Amino acid sequence: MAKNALCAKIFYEIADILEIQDVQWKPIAYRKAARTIEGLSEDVEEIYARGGAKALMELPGIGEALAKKIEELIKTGTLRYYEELKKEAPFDLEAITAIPGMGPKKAKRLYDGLGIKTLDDLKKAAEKHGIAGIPGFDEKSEGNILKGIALLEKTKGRALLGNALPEAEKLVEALGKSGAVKRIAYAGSLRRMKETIGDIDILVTSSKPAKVADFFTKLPQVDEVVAKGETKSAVRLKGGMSCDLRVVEDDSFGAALQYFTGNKEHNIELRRIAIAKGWKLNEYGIFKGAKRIAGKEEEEVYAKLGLGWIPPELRENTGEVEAAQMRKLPKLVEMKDIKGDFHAHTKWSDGNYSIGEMAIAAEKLGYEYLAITDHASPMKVANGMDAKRKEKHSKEISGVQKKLEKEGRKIRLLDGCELDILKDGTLALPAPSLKKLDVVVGAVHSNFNMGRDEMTKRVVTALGSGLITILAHPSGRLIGERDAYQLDYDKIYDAAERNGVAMEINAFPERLDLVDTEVKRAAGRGLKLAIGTDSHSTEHLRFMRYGVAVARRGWCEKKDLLNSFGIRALEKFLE
Ligand code: DGT
Ligand code: CA
Ligand code: CA
Repeated sequence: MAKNALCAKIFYEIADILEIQDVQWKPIAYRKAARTIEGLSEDVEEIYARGGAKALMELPGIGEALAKKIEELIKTGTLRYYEELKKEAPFDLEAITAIPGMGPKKAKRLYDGLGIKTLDDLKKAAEKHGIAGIPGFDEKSEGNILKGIALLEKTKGRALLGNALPEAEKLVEALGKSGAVKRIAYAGSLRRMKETIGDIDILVTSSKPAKVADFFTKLPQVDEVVAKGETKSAVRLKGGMSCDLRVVEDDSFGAALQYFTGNKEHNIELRRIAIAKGWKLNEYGIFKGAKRIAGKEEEEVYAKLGLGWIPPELRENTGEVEAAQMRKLPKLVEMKDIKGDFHAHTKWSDGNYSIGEMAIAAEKLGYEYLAITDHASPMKVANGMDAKRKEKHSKEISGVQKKLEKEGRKIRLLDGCELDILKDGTLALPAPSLKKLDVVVGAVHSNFNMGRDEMTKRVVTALGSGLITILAHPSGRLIGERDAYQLDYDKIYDAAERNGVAMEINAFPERLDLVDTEVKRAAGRGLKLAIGTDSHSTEHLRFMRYGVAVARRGWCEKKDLLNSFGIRALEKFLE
C-alpha cells in the first residue's frame, strides 16, 4: 500500500479505537491528520525524504507527535502505538478488522450486541445469521464477512511479493556489508517470484558463522529472534514477516540454493532423476557413494542431472523438468527487454502526478514509450473522464509530447484511457472518441458479482467492439481482499484472438492479474500479453519487475510481450 494510504488508514483506525475507549479530542486530531494525508498530491515518503519530520510538521494538523508516527510508518511499515492500542480492546480487534470492510467501529457494535470477541465467534454468528439484526449490518454483510474470513484463511500469514522482495533485498544488502559473508542469495518462493511469500529464506557462506548469526539477529529490521545458531537462525521482522538464514559451506552453496529455492515438488523430481542414476541428491550436493560430485554451483547440479539450468520462476513442477531434459526450456523475457509501460494514471483521474512528470519518470527508466491511461467512466469512478474531458486530455498529451521533444527527450506518450466496460458490455466512451486513441485499456470496475455466463458475455461483447487494445486486470482479484470474478477464460481468449486484443499483466502488487497460470495458457495459444504497472505515482512505475515476474512464471518469451516491441513495431501492431 502506498504510504499515504497506509498512514491515513491507520490514523482513521486509531481515531475509531480511541473513540471506543471514550477518549476525548484525540480522535478528532487523528481524523484531521488522516484527511490531510489522504488529500496530499505528494507522497509523504518524498516529503520526509526532502525535509524529515520538520517538513511533515508543516502540513496542516500534523504536530510533532504525529510527525514521529508518520516517520515510524515510513521507516518500518508499522506503528507500535497502533499495535498496542489494538491489544487494549476487550475483543480481538486486530483479527476482526483484518476482514475487508470491517473497521473498529463495526467490530465494537458486534461486541456490544453479540459479545463477539474472536474471528471464530464472528464466523459462527455469521453462519447462524445472527448478525443481520445489528445496526449497520444486513444479510448481505453476513455473506461478505464469511467471504472475507475465507479469503483471510487463504492468504494467512503470507506477504505480497511487492512487499517481501524489497524487504529481502535490504536484508541481503545489509548482510553483504557485514564483512562476515562470502556468498549470499535469497531462495524459496521469493526467488521463484511467487505472488505471495510465506517467509524469506536467505543463504550465505561464511568462515565466521557466529559473527553472521550475531549480525543478522541484531539488524534493525528484526523484531524478535526465534532461533540463533551457527548454521541456522530465524527471526520475525518488524513488518511481521519471518526470515530464515542458513549458513552453508562453500562446496554446498549451489546445492543448498537449489534445495531451498524449491519448490518441494520440483525438488522431488530432481531427486528422482539422481536416484535413477544411482546417486543421492540433497542440500549438500550430489553424491556418488560418499563422494560429492556436484554442489558448489547450482548450474553444476542441473548439468550433472542432464538438465539445462532452469530459471527459478519455472520451478513449480509443471513440465519444466521435462522441458529441461529435452532442451526445450523457453528463453524467458527479461527486464532489459521491456521498452514501455501500458498503464499509467495522472492527475487527470486518480493519479498523483502530471502527464509530464510521469513521462520523465518513464524516460528515466529507459523506456521508449508510456501509455497515459486515465480513467474514462460515466459514473466518474476515480474521477473518470467523459468524451469532452477525454478530448482535452488528448490535447494535453500531445502538447506535453511537443514540449518533451523540444527539450530533446525521446520518450513517446501513447494517448489512451482506462475505459470502463459497463454492465451490459457497452463502453464508457463513444466509438468516435475511442478510434482516435493509440491505446484503449478496457476494464471491469463495477457489478463484480455477476454470474459466470453473464460476466463472460459482458467482456466478450466489449472485446467484440474492436475498440479495445488491452483487457485490463482480467480477473479483477485483489490478493487477500477480493476474489476473482467468474469468467470463462477460453471464451475471453477466443474473443481476444478474433479482435486482436492483448491480455494485461497488471503489475500492481495487490493485483498481479492475469495470474501466472492463465498467462501460460494465454501465451500458449498465441495471445499477446501487455504488462501495465497501473501506476498512480512515479514510484509505481517500478512495479514493472513484478509484471515481468508473472510473465516469466507464465513461460513468456520476448515475442509474447507487447512491451518488448520497439515503438515502430508497436505502432504497426496498434494499427
Ligand atoms: P513459502 O515460504 O511458503 O512462500 O514457500 P517456500 O517455497 O519458500 O517454502 P519454505 O520456506 O517452506 O521452504 C523453502 C524451500 O525449501 C522449499 O521451496 C523447498 C525446500 N523444502 C522445504 N521443505 C522441504 C521438504 O520437505 N522436501 C523438499 N524436497 N524440499 C523442501
Ligand atoms: Ca520461504
Ligand atoms: Ca523458510
